Amino acid sequence: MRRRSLLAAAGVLGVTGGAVTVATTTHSEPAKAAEGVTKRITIYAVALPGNQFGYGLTPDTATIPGPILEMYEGDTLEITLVNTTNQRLSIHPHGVDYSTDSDGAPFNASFNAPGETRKYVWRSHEMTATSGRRFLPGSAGYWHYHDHAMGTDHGTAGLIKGLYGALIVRRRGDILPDKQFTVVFNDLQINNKVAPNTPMFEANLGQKVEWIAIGHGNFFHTFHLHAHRWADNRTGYLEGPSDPTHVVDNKDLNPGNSFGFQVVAGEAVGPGAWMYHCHVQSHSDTGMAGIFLVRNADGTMPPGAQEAIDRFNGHQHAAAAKAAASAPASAETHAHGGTGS
Ligand SMILES: [Cu+2]
Repeated sequence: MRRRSLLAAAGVLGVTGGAVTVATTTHSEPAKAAEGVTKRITIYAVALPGNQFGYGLTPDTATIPGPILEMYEGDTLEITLVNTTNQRLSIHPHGVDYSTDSDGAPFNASFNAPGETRKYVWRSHEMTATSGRRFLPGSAGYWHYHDHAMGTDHGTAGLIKGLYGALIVRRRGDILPDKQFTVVFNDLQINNKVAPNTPMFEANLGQKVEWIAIGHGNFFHTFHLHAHRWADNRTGYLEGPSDPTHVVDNKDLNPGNSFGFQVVAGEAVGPGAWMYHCHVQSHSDTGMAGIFLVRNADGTMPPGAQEAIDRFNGHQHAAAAKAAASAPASAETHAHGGTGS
């Protein structure tokens, strides 16, 4: 089995230019780069209520975070960015290959003026074997994209107002998930929301769930997921019984960072309302928390889950509680609105 996966790994190694052939004793032919495809998509940057902005695949479906963009190593993504707003903005990727005119940075004159449409090209490449049994990394990873031009030359206003999203570059043969969740720790918010208005992510017991975690803003965070753990590598899966990768359930998530992993929903723990949150205590207390609802395999609610969700929706976070204590008359306005009350 492990021999097989070695072969499979050798099969995806790309060879470019003057690179040497892949040196494996089990494979006599040089590995060939898989055929990459060019995907063309249009993304709309849109003003949203509350002085927020979002990216969407149509003008009416912009969200915070924006859509999850995916490609396989070797693919090219041609993005036509339509700026429907009256602000300067752009789209800037992490992890992939691009020329200066697709940089999304104003100092390279790579941005959309208000109302302008502009094309950005993101390329990717496979791992390459080089001499001395060394390998140059491919593009595969859990990356992200964001504005780099609104407000300042760093896109500081665009980032704080919601112009960000996940970018996944897969290696051929990667396990595909049943569900995908993007979690962005942005200043003291999650996906520009605070508890209990943070997203409730749902899956059924046994589904393969892919998390993409991204950090933005001005604070350092730690991402924690209750009752689930993952290998701290590219995929979250161990590659064999002797794989020494550290297994974690908590990981630093700082500005500009991203990571991703898959878990099997409820594996070894069963269904229930599990929490995800920043593990910096003052951050979780002020609303950097949400729910990962693992339903029964048939989609029904497990015992106790609705009560847990109600408690989460009704509970006051520390800052709100403090404000309520000092101004009892307005306590109700400080409590997070519960759904059941
Ligand atoms: Cu935090």
